[in-house]
Formats: sequence, structure tokens, C-alpha cells
Amino acid sequence: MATSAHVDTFARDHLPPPAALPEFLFELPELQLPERLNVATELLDRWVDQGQGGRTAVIGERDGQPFAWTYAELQQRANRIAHVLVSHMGLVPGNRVLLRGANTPMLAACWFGVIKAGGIAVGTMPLLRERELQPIIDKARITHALCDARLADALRGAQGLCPQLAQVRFFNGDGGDGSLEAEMAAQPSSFATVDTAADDTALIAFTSGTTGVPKGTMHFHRDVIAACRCWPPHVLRPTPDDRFIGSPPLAFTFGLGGLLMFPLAIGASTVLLEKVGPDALLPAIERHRATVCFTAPTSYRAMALALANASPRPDLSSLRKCVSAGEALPAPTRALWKRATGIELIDGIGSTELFHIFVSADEAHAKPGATGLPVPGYRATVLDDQGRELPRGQVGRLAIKGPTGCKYLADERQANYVQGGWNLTGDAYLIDDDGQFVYQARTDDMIISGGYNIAGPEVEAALLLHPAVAECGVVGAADEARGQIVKAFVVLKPGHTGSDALVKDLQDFCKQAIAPYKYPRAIEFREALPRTETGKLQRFRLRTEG
Ligand code: 3UK
Repeated sequence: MATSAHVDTFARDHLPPPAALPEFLFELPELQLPERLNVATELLDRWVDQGQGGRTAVIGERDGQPFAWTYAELQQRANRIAHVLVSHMGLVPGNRVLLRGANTPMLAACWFGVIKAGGIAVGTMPLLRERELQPIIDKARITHALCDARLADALRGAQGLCPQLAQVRFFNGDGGDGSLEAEMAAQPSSFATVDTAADDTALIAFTSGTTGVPKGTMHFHRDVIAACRCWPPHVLRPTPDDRFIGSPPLAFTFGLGGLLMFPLAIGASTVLLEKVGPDALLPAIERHRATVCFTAPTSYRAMALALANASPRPDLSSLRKCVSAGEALPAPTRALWKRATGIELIDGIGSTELFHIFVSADEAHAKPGATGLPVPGYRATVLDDQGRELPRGQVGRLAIKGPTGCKYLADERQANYVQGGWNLTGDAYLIDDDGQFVYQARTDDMIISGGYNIAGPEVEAALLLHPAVAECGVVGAADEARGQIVKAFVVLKPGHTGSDALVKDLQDFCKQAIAPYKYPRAIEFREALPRTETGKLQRFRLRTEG
């Protein structure tokens, strides 16, 4: 094993014990990685060294005006930030640096500045308040932070709660005295990227899942590079001329991979926008002539519905690839998007624990209702409760092995996610006759009603076909006679109102679309559904509130 470059050994000291780690597979030739590796060398310095520094790397908007930085410009900013971290803020390799901000080019520069200095980047969701930042700062023992000036309040509040967070700088403010930008201006534009070991931790990504106390997932430099060599070249197949765009925050590994690591890994460019709701994303695709889009299924559905009524219709002719992840992609949403844009969605399931997508289908392999096939570099199977592989067609627990895998920071829940060398994602899946992986539900979301196993997402997909339904969530509700009944929470499209007649109509509609025993016996109309910051439906909240 290569010698660690980390002076502060906190991350290495808090890795799961070797016996609790998943098995790692490095079978592809492109996964034979060197012992020393730094993500910033691979994704940033390399292009400049190869004379490609003039290519556009990141595009942002400030006061409504677009601006772009080349690879050389992004690198110089990251270099200056690395200097500020080391000389002014006292960072030593291995220290954890909290990053807080909506997606902007400066946030990307900060990310690379931390990585170049050998620090560990800990991205946090922009909406988190001080009480939510506190457990993250404590758990990862964070000592440094770089924060968007417009989100300073909660960070200052968190600093009050966490005295170890001693060194903080703010960016994207007025750039005046005391700002990160002012300090950067006095620093040299070159910096020798710290020569980290491939298995030094580069980032800690926090996930709360849809419930519970946040877990920190540790990712080595090697994990990020391995992820760049699996799904993107084999499934997405982008080119250096692509311009990426999308909604997931860089604090979410879906966004960090899709909107920063993957485009830079091939020398492409990426548009980093602060406002990326469905209303904002469509015009942004047009404005920036974006070619590759990453967002969640509900966002594609909302954009497709908006396109149907849009006049004038935004010009989306630049767009060539659209990726859906974060939640199961209902077949009706895939069909709607294709009808609205002509584009077949690329579905992929990924997780914070595995960094990025491990089962997916390109346009040619897309099968409505199925997620896809194991991504080259990964193995996927379906296990029973005893950990035995199940035959095709039977529902069990999705299990994954590959070059990346779950490494929780000091967390007993490692033993839930990793069993027998497999990563268990918590999803119930079956493999169909074509070898396609078909999502059923989160394992703890399966509804058991009158002895039948019913997957909520299947009922949701049926309801989404009804012309009055904008969004819906289906859960099990306690019932004396049946144990549980299927209950649907429905958000109606504008112009529709809930009524007993509509409940009956939706129920009859479901009985036509899927096996009648699965129809929702209870239906409640809602203005909106509870979602996480990453856009996932919080079924547990529907269960407890409903
Ligand atoms: C669910 C999906 C069906 C599934 C993520 C792409 O979502 C990501 O990470 P999280 O840790 O959640 C993981 C869980 O989300 N899920 C995600 N994608 C799909 N279910 N079909 C899908 N296509 O329950 C999974 O276990 O928030 C997604 C890349 C990186 C990510 N971190």
C-alpha cells in the first residue's frame, strides 16, 4: 500500500474495519489504477498539462449574465484557494473542509482547491440550517469551511455550536476585504497538487437517506476516478464537445459526479446553476445550448407537462442525452419525456455509498419500467434474506459489488449496508427474462396487504397515467382486517379538484391498469408531497402523517 499523504489521519482512523468492507472489484483494464492518485491532477491539471487549458470548463451566471472559465482559469482559481487554505487557514492534508453553496463555478473551484491541498471535501446541502450542519461538523470533525456569502448565517450559527470549526471564508459576496476572493488575489496562481495515495479519502458525502441520522460515506481518490471510468464511458458516452447541465447539488454525489467529475474527466464543459427547478431548467437548457441533462424523474415529468403548454416552446434542439436518477423512473414519465422531446431517458440507480450509478441502460437498452443492466465494472444480483442469489423473476434485495463501495465514517450501520462482501442498497428488485433489473420498492416500503406484497411505485406508475394526476405517492396504511391497505396521496394537475367521484374514478382507473388487488383503497388529495432536498419522496412521512 502506498504511503498516505494525510498528516491528519482522522479519515483513515475511522474507516470501517477491513472485515466490514465490501469486496472491491477492479476487473476492467481501465480500473488498474496507480498507487498515487489525486482527483484534481486527473480532472484538472492533466488538461492544462496537455495544452488543453483553453477549453471551457465551467459556465455560470451572475446577475443574470452568463460567464465561463477555461480549464486553465478554473485551475488557477483552485490553486489560489489551495494557497489560502494552506497558508492563511492552516490546513494540513487530511483535514476536513466543509463546502456550502448552491452550484456555482466558485463552489467547483473551492472543491478542487480543497482536493489539491490534500484536504477532504465535505459538501453540504445549501438548504441545511445550523442545527442540521452541527451533527455533520461534529461527526466529520470539521475544522475549516468555505461558504457562499449568501448562505453565511446558518454557517455562523453552526460555528457557534461547533467551536472546532475555527477557519471559515466566504465567497460569491461583494469580493471586498476579508472575502475569499480578496485573499486569493494575493496568492500565486500555481500550486503543486498534493501527491495523495489512491486510497486517501478525497471526500465525505453525507446521506440521511429518506429517514434517520446522517451517515458520512467516505470516498477515496481512487473511487472517484473509478466511477469516472465505469458508467460515463460505457453508458452515457459523452464527448469533449458536450455541455452538461442539471439540478442535483454538488453536495449530492449524483450532482458531483454528473455535473463536475464526469464532464471534466473527458475535457467537456458543465453549466453550474443556482436555480434549477423544472421552471428554470428548461430555459437554461435553451440559453446555454446544453447537450447532456441530469435531473430526477419528477423534474422530467414536470418539464414534460410544462412543455405541453409552453408557448413559445423553448428550443431544446441542443439536447441529446438526458439522465434520470435518484428515484425510480415510472414508465409513464419516460413516455411523456420521449413524446415531449423525442429523447429516450437514460435511467440509472446510484447511491451515495457507491458514489454513482451501478445499474443503468443507455437509450438502446432502455426498457420501460426497468432500471437496466449492471454497469461494466460492477456486478449486480438479487439476494434472499439469507444472502442466497435468487432465480430470475423473484423479488429480493439488490446487491452490488464493484470498484467503489460503502465505507461509512465510524458508523454501526456499515453492517446493514455491507453483508457477505455485497453492498445492499435497501432496494427490492427482480431480474427479468432479459436480465434487466426491475425496481419494486425500497425494502422497507413494500406494502403487505391481505397477504399480497404490493410495491408502491407500481401503483404510482398506474396513477400517473391518469390525466388528472400531477404527482403521487403510495404507501401502506395500517388496517385491522388486511394488516395494511394501499393508500395513495395525489397531487392534481391545475384545473382538477378532489372529490369522491374522482377517488372512485382513480380507483377504477388503477384496476384497469394493474392487478385489481393492488388498487388504492384510500386516496387523499394533497397540495404537495413531502420530499427530501435531493427530490426523493419521503414515504415514511406519508405513512406517519397520513
Ligand atoms: C434510490 C433509485 C430506482 C434507491 C444517487 C445516482 O440517489 C442517489 O443516492 P442516494 O444515496 O439514494 C440511493 C437510493 O435512491 N434510487 C436512486 N436512483 C434510482 N431507485 N431507480 C433509480 N434510477 O433507493 C437507492 O438505493 O440519495 C443516484 C447517482 C448518485 C447517487 N448518490
